[in-house]
Amino acid sequence: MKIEAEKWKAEIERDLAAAADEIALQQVKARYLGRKGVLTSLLKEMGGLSPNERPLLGQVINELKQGMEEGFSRRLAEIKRQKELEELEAEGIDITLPGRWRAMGRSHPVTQVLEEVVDIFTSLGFQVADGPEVELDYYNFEALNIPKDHPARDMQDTFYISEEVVLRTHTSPVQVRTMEHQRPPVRIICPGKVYRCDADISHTPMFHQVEGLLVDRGVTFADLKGTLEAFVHLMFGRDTRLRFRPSFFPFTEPSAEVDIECVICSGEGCRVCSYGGWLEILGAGMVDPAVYAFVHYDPEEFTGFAFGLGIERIAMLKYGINDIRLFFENDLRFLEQF
Ligand code: 2NL
Repeated sequence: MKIEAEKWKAEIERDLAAAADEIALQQVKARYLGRKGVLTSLLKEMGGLSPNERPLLGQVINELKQGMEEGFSRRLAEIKRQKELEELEAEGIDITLPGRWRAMGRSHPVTQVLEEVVDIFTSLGFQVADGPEVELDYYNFEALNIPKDHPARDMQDTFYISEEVVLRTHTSPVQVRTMEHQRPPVRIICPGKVYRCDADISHTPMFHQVEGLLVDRGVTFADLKGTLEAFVHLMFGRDTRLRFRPSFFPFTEPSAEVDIECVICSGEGCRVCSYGGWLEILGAGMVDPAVYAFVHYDPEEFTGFAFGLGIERIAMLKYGINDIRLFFENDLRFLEQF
C-alpha cells in the first residue's frame, strides 16, 4: 500500500510539472480529483478490503488528495508568473533603444502672421470679434454703402449662394453686426477668411483679412494715423516709415492707402517693391456717415476710423514670397521654412 502511494505521488508530481498552461493544469486536476478520477476509483477499491485495511487506504487517499491540491496551487502560481514574464518580454521595453522620431508640427505661416497682427491690436486695446463667412448681401454690401452697380457686387467678383446670400468678400460685415447691437465706444478687430472670385499669382479665391474699427466721441484721422503707426512699428520694426496716400472706399471718407518703406531693401528699390521703395500694406479711412445711418449711430455724436489688411499680402512682404498660391499648395518643403 505504501509503495502504491509513493508511485501515485510521483506520478502526480510528474503530471503537474508537465502541465504547460492553466487549461492543461485543470485537466491534470480533473484526472485525479474528478468524478471519474484516479482517487475516486481508489476509493471504490476500499469496498473490497478487509475492515482493518480500510483506514490505512483512506489515509493514503487523503494524503494524495491534499498533495494534489497543494501541488495544483503551487503549479498554478508558477504558470501565472511565467505568463507575466512572457508578456513583459513581448512588450519589449528596452530603454537603451534610440527614441522614436516624431515630426514636429507648427502653425501655417498665414496663421502665424494673423496671430501676430491680432496680438498687436489686442495689445493696443482692441477686442476680437467674429461672424459668419456665409453672409447676407445686406451686411456684406448694402450696409457698407456699396451701391448696387458696384463692380465688387458682380458675379465675376463675388461668390453668390443665392440672390441675397454671398460668401463674405471682407470681414466688415462682422463690424456692422457688432455696431448693430453695441453702442460706442467700439474698438474691435475682425480676423478671418474672406472669398473673392479671383485666381492668379497674387489672388486666391479664399484669403485672410483683419479689419479694425474704432468708434467713439471725438475720434480723428490723427487717431487713425497714430494707431496704424504703432501697428507698423510693432509689426515691422521701430524705424519703419509709413506714408498715407489719398484713396477711395464706399464705406470711408476720407480714405487712404497706407504704404511702408520696403522691408526687403529699406527703400533702396528692389524686385519686391518694384523698385519704388514703398509697399502698400493696408487701406483705411474715417467711417462714412452713410454707414452709421444703417446701424443708427448719430454721426454728429460719434466719429471713428476703420482699416483693412490682407494677411497673405503681409506674409508675402515679410518673407519675400512672390506667389500667393504657395500658401495653399500644402507643399511641406515650402511650409517647413516658417
Ligand atoms: C483694404 C481696405 C478697408 C474698411 C476696410 C470698414 C468697415 C466698416 C466701416 C468702414 Cl464697418 N470701413 N472697413 C475701411 C477702409 C478700408 O479695407 O484694402 N482692405 C484689404
